Amino acid sequence: MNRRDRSLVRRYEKNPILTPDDVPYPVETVHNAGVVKHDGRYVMLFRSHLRSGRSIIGLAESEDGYRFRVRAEPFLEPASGGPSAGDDEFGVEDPRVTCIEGEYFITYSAYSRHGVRVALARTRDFERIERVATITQADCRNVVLFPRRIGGRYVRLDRPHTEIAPWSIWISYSPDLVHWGESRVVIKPLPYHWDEMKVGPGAPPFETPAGWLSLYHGVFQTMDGAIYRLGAALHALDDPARVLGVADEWIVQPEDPWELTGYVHNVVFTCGAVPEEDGTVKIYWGGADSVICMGTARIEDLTDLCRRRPRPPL
Ligand code: BMA
Repeated sequence: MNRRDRSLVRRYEKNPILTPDDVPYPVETVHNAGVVKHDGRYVMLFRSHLRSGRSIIGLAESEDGYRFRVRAEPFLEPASGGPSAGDDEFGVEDPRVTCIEGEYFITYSAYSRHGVRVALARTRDFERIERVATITQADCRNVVLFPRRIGGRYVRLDRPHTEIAPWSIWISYSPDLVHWGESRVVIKPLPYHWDEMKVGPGAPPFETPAGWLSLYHGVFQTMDGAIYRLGAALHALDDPARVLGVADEWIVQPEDPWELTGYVHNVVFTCGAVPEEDGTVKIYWGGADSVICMGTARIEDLTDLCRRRPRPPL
């Protein structure tokens, strides 16, 4: 059996599903996409680099989750006024979308002269978007929201970074999606392991019978630079701070030519996954920070991997 047949994630044979050539305005890259189902259609928010080196966010739509058409205008660009003006002057990146109580909440990285923070925006229809607030301090990226309140509070996974506590996944709670606290670390990079340099939340967690399934990214440093791969972790439904298992092995790694070379080589990076009623999940990832790819997996295979082959806890 070759490596691909052993993989739990089946790559779509027509990858990449989106390239810069599919975008009707000038961009250098498309990647790192949050995806949700809205009114029976798939809506994708994706990051693009401009030639300035800064990033904006575009929107694409699909009937089937495989073939996407990009809207004529960008969806989100640095703010010219309002609550987060200035916080994203150097660009907006890596959008994640979560439907909570019928409304879509978008978290994205906002870059400014003061570092990287995460901002929150909301929409009901993907036509009008309202910026809510910048909801982390610097240096924090990769905020994913859980799709419902747990114990009456909103919950997120986030990824603060400091020299003494590098690049780990934390959990935080909020009464209103704006003010967050009671933060604690839940998953750390594991030495001598595929994610030994960094871990960070990827797609917003989704509910399964076994727990919240979180698809995250992990980074390994080599003599040739970093390799970004995807991993899976399971959190308890009633208390997501309790990690039930983190799969010991990665589930997707850079393998196809458009993942191995591009704007940044050796990268697969996810911001979105759509669980389906048939027990499968569509996973979307950026390839080499240049194109967008997708694959499907059986949800139970992924939760089993977390439970049966877990790596040691914290
Ligand atoms: C991370 C982020 C991601 C990017 C990845 C690989 O730090 O900037 O947006 O995909 O690096 O370059």
